[in-house]
Amino acid sequence: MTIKRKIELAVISDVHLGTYGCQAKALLTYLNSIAPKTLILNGDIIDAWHFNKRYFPKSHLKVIKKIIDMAANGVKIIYITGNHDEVFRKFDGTEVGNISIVNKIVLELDGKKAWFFHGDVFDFSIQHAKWLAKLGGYGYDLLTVLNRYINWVTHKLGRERFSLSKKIKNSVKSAIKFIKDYEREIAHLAIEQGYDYVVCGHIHQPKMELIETKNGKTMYLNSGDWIENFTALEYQFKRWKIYHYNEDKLAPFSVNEQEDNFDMQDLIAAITIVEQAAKKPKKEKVD
Ligand SMILES: [Mn+2]
Repeated sequence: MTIKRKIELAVISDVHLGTYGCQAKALLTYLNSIAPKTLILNGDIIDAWHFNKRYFPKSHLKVIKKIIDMAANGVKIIYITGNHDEVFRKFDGTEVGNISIVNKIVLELDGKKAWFFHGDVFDFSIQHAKWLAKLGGYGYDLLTVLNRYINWVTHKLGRERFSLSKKIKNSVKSAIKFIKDYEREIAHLAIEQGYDYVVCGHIHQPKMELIETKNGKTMYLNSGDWIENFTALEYQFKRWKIYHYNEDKLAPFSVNEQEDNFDMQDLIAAITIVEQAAKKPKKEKVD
């Protein structure tokens, strides 16, 4: 038995299960090494855009089973939807046992307000975020509607949906500008709305930075991804940090903790347990 690291809150995003780029084994090793009270999955965990029945390896299934097992063992799981898993957006507000699905969430952390969302709604609308911020609490919801509308229009026109990787490939210069604008506008919106922390993902750029304007300050946090950066955000003892898998030596926590005779039956069994747990009375909702 190895000792797991106790953390109050862990945040991961942009895992992209079901794609060739996803480093599921590294993620499994990480998840096996921690014992969080709450685990936030901040979007693009399962990649429904690229979902293909012929490619969903065992290690990817094991990540899903691991998360369900964590929920069954008392970890609160908050699944925030992203653009690649937007098929789940219609389940906003659903709670199954310890797992809840939301499009965004506000949590109180030691008296400070933390705002969590995936971040894709800023793709088309970065330049509009500033004046939308002035509309207070409605800003984010308006961006969501606007973004959905633009997606729908471009889809009808037969054009591809916005692709970040494509944008980055176009030119390094425009990619850097895009990332900077994204970080700045999200921070400004969070400051306008009085959040101490704003936690997102989506652009695959792990970051933790205190951003200050004349209106106030906020801590901008991005959990990165499990394709290239292998990063997570951890909150413990009133502090945030970025966890870098590549800088950690986790040899004792090998993936073999869950044995190789794993199959679909195990996953179904795990889901059934969660469903039974869901029949217990509901706890009060955050946000
Ligand atoms: Mn995304």
